[in-house]
Amino acid sequence: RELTGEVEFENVDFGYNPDKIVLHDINMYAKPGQKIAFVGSTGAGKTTITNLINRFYDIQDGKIRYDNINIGKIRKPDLRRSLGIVLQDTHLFTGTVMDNIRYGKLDATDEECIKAAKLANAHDFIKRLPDGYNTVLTGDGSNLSQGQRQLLAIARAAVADPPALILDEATSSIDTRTEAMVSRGMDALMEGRTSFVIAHRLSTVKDADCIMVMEQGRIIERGTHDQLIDMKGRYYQLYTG
Ligand code: DGT
Ligand code: MG
Repeated sequence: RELTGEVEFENVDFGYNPDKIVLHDINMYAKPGQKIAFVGSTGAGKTTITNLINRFYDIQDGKIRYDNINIGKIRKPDLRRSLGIVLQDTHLFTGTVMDNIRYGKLDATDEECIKAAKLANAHDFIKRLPDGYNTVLTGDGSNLSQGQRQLLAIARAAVADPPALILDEATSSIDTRTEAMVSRGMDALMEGRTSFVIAHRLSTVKDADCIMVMEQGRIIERGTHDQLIDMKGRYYQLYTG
């Protein structure tokens, strides 16, 4: 790997259009391998921050550094290849399960794809499909359950072996057993990688190295779960409902 997964934001301001700033003076630092979680009400700016980690947009002011390199100077396609993204709605295309996993790293061998599927906890369900890894998926993956689609998304990210990851936790209801499978796959994927997690359930952010509480485009509180509970502020309110 070229990058270790160290990510730093320094005084970052951002607006989708320059007249309306939606992120104000964001400062954060993630050591390689740390898990950073974002919580906060709808419209607070969680997805926007992760869009910026990917450099999908140019920032108005400040710096975003990867391993001490200001990534404003790196061409975006290079960077995107170095990051893993597991989104809520993974795009699956018409093709085999194997090819859908391989999409994470186009020159991956079958063995690498299977190894990634095992890490993602997806291997067992794939083996039970009519044609295993050669099963053809419909364009939107509608012949799989939502949980199975998520496991494939994790496998796809794992095959790329990225130093940093962005995980957008699903809001929609999957059953408890599937959820446990998905979260085991997620945990295996996050191991040893810097992870930015947008969590919709506070129970899944408890073990984060740092939880960022966002409101109206600002980080208003940060710390571990225990620290934030002791603070008895916004996080405490969210947590205790
Ligand atoms: P969520 O997903 O509903 O919990 O909310 P967040 O925290 O992910 O919020 P986010 O980052 O999607 O939105 C922050 C602000 O930015 C909010 O005022 C809506 C605005 N915004 C988000 N995406 C876009 C976009 O693509 N274009 C424009 N013009 N504004 C956007
Ligand atoms: Mg969002």
